[in-house]
Amino acid sequence: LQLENDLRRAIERQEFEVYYQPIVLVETEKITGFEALIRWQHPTRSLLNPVDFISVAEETGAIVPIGYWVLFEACRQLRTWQLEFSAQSLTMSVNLSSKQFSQPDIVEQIVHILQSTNLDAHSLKLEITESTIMENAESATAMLLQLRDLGIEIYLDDFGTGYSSLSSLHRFPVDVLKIDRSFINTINRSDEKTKIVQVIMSLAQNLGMDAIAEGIETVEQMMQMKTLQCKYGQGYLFSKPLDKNAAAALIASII
Ligand code: G
Ligand code: G
Ligand code: MN
Ligand code: NA
Repeated sequence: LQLENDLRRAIERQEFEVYYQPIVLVETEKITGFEALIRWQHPTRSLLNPVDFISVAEETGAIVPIGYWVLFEACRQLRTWQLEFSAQSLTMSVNLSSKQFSQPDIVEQIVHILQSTNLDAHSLKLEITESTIMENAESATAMLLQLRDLGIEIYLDDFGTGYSSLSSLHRFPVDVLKIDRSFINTINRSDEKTKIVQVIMSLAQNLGMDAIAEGIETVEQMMQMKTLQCKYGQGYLFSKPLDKNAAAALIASII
């Protein structure tokens, strides 16, 4: 309950921060963009990770304003970096929870955020899970099509976990599968996991989707994903999630 109350005040108290984890092209290891990951500087506790508060925020509905705050802040930050570093092609992916996605005005809100931050829709990627789509089954496909018409790409997060709806995957307007890190972190120790990743890669190719391997921690894992022609990678091998200053320094060092 205390956490609930604290959460409700956290936006106005400016306690949230967005961290940024690079997403790279596996082929070249060049950074193509970032995933925005929220952190909460709780007044009396350490820096909290989403696992400590996102489920409470979902239950209370606080995730809706928090989610819009993250979206605005991540778009604003990316636009700043694009201008500051002449890096127009850098992208930003933002996680959307199920409750956010079920807001009837979500598309209008996103359009408003793009306009007010002057960010091109092609720079923004939205990460949703299969269960988010299934929970909003009626409206989800239509909403995703509207977002895609704007030029926003849809990433399917945590792919391979939970119940995968292989029978309907081809009907979802999804551009990129994010292969869950539980498959990547044992890929060089488990033949089964390797086979599953191969199947996911051929699924993506057959559906005309790209893939991101999440949680790449070793050179071996990266080499395996390169062999499997996975386009993008993300993980501690390249970088942990960084605060905005560290992320800016990283961009400056590669430009
Ligand atoms: O940052 P970390 O690596 O601990 O993220 C853990 C999980 O929290 C991620 O899988 C992601 O889905 C979720 N998450 C992080 N930031 C956000 C956010 O801004 N909104 C939502 N809805 N989920 C987030
Ligand atoms: O949205 P999603 O759940 O995919 O968020 C990514 C989560 O994975 C974040 O919590 C991030 O801190 C974490 N993460 C990113 N790279 C790695 C990695 O290489 N190893 C591990 N164990 N976790 C990672
Ligand atoms: Mn994600
Ligand atoms: Na994930």
